[in-house]
Amino acid sequence: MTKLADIGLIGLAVMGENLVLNMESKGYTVAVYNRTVEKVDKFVNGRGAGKNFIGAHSIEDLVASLEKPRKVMMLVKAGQPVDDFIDMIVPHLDKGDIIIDGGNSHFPDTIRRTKYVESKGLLYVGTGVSGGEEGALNGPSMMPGGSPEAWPHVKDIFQSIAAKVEDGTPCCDWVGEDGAGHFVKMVHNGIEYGDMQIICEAYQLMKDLLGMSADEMHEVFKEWNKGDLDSYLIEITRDILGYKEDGEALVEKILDTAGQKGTGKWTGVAALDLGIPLTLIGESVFARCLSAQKDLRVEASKVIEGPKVKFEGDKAQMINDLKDALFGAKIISYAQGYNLMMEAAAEHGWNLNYGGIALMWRGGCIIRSVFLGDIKKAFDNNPELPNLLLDPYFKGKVEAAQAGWRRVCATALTNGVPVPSLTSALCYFDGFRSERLPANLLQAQRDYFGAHTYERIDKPRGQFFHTNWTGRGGDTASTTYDV
Ligand code: NBP
Repeated sequence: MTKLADIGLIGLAVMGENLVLNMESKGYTVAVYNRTVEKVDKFVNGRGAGKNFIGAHSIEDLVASLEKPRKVMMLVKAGQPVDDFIDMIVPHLDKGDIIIDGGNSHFPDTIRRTKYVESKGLLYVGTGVSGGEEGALNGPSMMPGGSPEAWPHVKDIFQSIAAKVEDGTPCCDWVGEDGAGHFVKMVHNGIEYGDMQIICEAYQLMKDLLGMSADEMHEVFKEWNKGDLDSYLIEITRDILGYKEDGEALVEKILDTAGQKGTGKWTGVAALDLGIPLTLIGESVFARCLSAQKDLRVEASKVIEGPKVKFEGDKAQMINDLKDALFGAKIISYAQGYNLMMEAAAEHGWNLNYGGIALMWRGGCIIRSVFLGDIKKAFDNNPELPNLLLDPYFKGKVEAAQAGWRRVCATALTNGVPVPSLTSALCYFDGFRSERLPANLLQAQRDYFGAHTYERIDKPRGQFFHTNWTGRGGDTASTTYDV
């Protein structure tokens, strides 16, 4: 009898193909299926030729070729296709079989699907997979959540294909119940938006303010990649700036309109829903939106005057300040992202392992960096750490970075170069370390026009007061609640 497959995969596009090649290379036999069935034969006879793959031409074939408990993983377009495939697979599975979604699904969908699949006596795993094509083939970062009973059955496959850090620890561990894995993957993508945007702001300042060429910037990024900023995104930026087409930097020929597939927006929406100040990522999403308004910007650039860009300072000092600005802002972005995960964990009853999440992001994924090792240490030192800025190492680093970071923001604003993420992060930092913010005035305004009441610094918390500010209003206060 032919050997049964260890796992089945639906979706032979870029991620699926590379992930099953990775699984096969680790000794697993994989059954593969795709909606457009010709792609199955093309793959099995092409990149998969001579390897341990079983090509299936229907869902029935796929399920029949699997060892029990059966594991069926989908890597298809997020959204309706995932629900459609679940409905197609469920009738063919038995109690205890496992459905896995490895796509970029929105976490509320994963919460709903986990409940639905469990109601059928089956188990569900929603796992973030990061690292793109190369990661899928050579070792992605994987963030699985869903039915906890499924984890022992998928752990070996997942951890064997995942990226590994220097000591061999896999960048994959159980994240938590229902949508926790996809939530953490979503925050990963939001942080990716932020890291990319602050790098772009540094690039614009070097180019427009300091007048640097792509070659000069390439050298700066090469240096930065050796220190605190050492990361995949700094590394690829170095390479992009060094890439030439017909002797000229290709990057300068690319249209300045950014696309997005929604995960940054979801992160911002989740932050607004949970009331978490996720300012750097929020600004990064809006920066992409503004970039996409190209025609309007071209129009505006012809009629609206700003300051003349003029830099008379010390260029080497400015480049050093830029490095500090990037590092300071990056710390803020992760502090905000972790703050969001903590609030979501409280809201959804997830028991997230924050150090473990840093380790999952340490290799294989787009935001991989040396810095994540220090986040892991911060949570090892204090698993209850309420904010990364209160960890002694990061507090010291951000304090050391702030002078240069402030000079960068001030110079950019004076010269009219937009740096929304670097500045919003600095404002968050100053707000976070302020004992008193002007919200006393804000509460007075709310009470003035809407009788929304206020608490007083000379009375215990929880007592609410209303003042008849004009003498014309009544004494009836509005109900006090937060939305
Ligand atoms: P795509 O996101 O392009 O999806 C292609 C797969 O979805 C093919 O198998 C295709 O079948 C199937 N599909 C589509 Br499209 N519409 C369908 C429908 N209406 N019903 C059923 N199947 C449908 O592939 P990908 O880039 O490999 O990504 C797979 C998943 O992984 C996505 O959720 C993506 O967001 C996520 N992801 C991608 C990356 C990346 O770098 N690309 C990284 C991390 C995560 P067909 O062959 O018949 O058209």
